[in-house]
Amino acid sequence: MLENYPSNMTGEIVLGALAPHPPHLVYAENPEQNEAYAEGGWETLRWGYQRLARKLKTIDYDAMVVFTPHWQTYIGTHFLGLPHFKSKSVDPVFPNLFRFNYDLTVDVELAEAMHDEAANSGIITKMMRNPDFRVDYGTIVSCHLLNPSWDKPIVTISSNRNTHYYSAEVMNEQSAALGRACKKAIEESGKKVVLVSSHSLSHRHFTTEAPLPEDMSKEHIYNHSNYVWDMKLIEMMREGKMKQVVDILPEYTEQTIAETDAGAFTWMMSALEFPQYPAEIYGYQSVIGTGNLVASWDPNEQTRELVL
Ligand code: 2X7
Ligand code: FE2
Repeated sequence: MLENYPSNMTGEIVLGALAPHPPHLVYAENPEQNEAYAEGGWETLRWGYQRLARKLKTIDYDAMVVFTPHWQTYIGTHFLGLPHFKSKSVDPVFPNLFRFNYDLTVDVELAEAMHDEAANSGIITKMMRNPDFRVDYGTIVSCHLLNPSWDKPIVTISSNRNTHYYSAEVMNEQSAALGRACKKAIEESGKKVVLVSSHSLSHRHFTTEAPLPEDMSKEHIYNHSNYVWDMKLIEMMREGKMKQVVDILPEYTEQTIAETDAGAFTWMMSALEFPQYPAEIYGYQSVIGTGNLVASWDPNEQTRELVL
């Protein structure tokens, strides 16, 4: 998986962020774009996100590229391909929490560059040019929490459902190849880019909701096994063992029904060339039983921090 990385071009990946997207987190923040009202909740994750968002404000970047599990495509990998999308995003499972009016801009030039590079490397790809396309809530939640001012263009990449059509092993290979292609396209673009891997870790969630969703006395991880798996992964992230993490992802995904099934994490780690430096850990907390981690990988040794 580590072969064929080009070098000496001008664009670069300036940060990789693991950014979970439970709609609960946006609900709990009460931004003006969301119609629901909350009395708070999930502060450990939200405060972690706020700290990472402050770091992002100190980084010079041109666009955010988000890989999301909630835009699911069965034939190939798709890229947002129009400069502007505006609509209301409603979470299909939690419409009581998330009805968000979004108005976002896309870096179409960068999306096309990644699309073309992926296609050249043999990956099936498509540009999404439908003006009525509704952007998924994974993209919106992660982008809102990382950059609440929405002042940077984004690109969303869909999750081609290889895990479910083939296997988690095939997904690992395919998304690693997509990561290599995106890295090359970014370098050739001359742009500075933040990568966003939008998902939970362990992903079993309760099938009934507390009467008050933000009642934190009801929130806990689904089971101890998922907790132990999540902690093992986080320990390896702290130790900078990202190649090893990606190697055990198929087993982890199966054991914890993890949202790593979507391929986003492998894509991001591949694009970052499987970091051997420590991840920045911003916070871990359960949301309706799922395990969620906010973390980042900063390739710049001068700005890399020990956060938690
Ligand atoms: O999409 C999600 C998720 N990944 C985790 C928890 C709750 C809701 O939505
Ligand atoms: Fe999700």
